[in-house]
Amino acid sequence: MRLSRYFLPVLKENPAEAQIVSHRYMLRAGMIKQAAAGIYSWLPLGFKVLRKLENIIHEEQIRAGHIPIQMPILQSAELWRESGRYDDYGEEMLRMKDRHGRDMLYTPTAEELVTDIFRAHVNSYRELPLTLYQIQWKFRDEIRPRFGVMRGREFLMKDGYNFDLTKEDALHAYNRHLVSYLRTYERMGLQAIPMRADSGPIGGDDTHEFLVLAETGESEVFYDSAITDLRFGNRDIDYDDRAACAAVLEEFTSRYARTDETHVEAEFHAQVPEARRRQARGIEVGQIFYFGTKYSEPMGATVVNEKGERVPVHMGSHGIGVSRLVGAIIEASHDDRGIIWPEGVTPFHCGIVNLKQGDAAADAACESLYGALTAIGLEPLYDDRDERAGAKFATMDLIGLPWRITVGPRGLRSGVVELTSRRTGESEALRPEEAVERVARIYGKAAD
Ligand code: 5CA
Repeated sequence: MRLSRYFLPVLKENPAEAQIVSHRYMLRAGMIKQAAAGIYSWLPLGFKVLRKLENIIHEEQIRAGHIPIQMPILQSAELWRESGRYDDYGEEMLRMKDRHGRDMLYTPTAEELVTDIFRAHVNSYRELPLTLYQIQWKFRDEIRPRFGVMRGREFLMKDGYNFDLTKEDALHAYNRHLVSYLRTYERMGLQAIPMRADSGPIGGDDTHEFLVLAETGESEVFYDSAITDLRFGNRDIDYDDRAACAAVLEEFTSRYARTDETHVEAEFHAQVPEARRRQARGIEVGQIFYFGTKYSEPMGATVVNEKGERVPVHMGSHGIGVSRLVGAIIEASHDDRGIIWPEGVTPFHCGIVNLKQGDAAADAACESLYGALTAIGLEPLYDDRDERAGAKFATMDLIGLPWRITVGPRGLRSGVVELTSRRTGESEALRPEEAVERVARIYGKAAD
């Protein structure tokens, strides 16, 4: 993409309404624009990051054997009356009537709808296990929407639902989700720690929230600092291997780590030596639940088992806060000049800054770098505007592309361009082909 032809409405001033850094940078970098309280339009740069997160989530869900579907945003109240949640959900549910006077609602989550799909089409235990998921906008009429996309009213969620014959099978689904979430967050450059939590209106006793530690997080958390040394890394876990998935759960959840809702000071002291006790704040980027037959029983979602008996299925649901993650990643990765995208989610792989637009040699070198990077399947953002170098650097720093190639007439006279890491600020003078090769290698592509 050439910046002169892109739509990147960068703000020079700090927006007064933004209280936390991610909100400030998302507005300044032209990623989002507020449409109403807690409701945002996603502008091109923000939309690109959102799409990258969705892609990672789809890849990891499919790897775990889960099947994508798409359910509607508007639902009829009828199903929610069946489960008993229509009255229970309270003010957070946005309710409306259609022209025939029927009660409708904007989906805050989709346990009822997916259970209805299941009961209409699945009859036998032989069709299990089954996990269906979607990435879809949700609406919760939060009393205090704030911090931009962190606590929105409309927000994008990945929500997955497992259907299993037995509790044991459903707990395997729970473990499988935990493993797939660890992989997912690590690919996004995040450390998200599973912590024992409260299940709230979703229900059930078994639940973990995934928290990214950050001072601006809305959750108060208590944990054993040894947990922060754990990394999932690039382990190749067979998702059908129950023992392997259970071992990962054990490794990542056996140490004390809880949100304030489940925290018990006496247990914390008994389980964690003082030097390792931490109290901090975190951003909840996901949650997994096992709730057994809470929805399948009242809604009649049953299958015939091996003995020919009709039994309700065991279920759980599993959510990732996709739009919130954009803010969480920025909270975890920025400096005082702007965002620093992890390579896995960056909207463009590499910036190209032309220090002297209109200089024949500089223009030609930039075009050639742009062509070479594009040819190997990378997306560069070429700042080809007729602007001062300082302004170009400031924009690149703000929007946070992890790598920048700077091209100027002086460097070109000695045959080099400069490759700079946004994270470390370190620069290296390289021949243009070397710079392309280096960037290609970083992203696991082969330069020809
Ligand atoms: N049905 C289950 C899982 S599919 C569910 O709704 N879980 S949840 O309530 O925990 O939501 C899943 C994730 O959505 C949360 O972990 C959080 O990251 C994100 N989320 C929840 N509320 C908001 C909000 N108001 N703004 C942005 N993200 C939110």
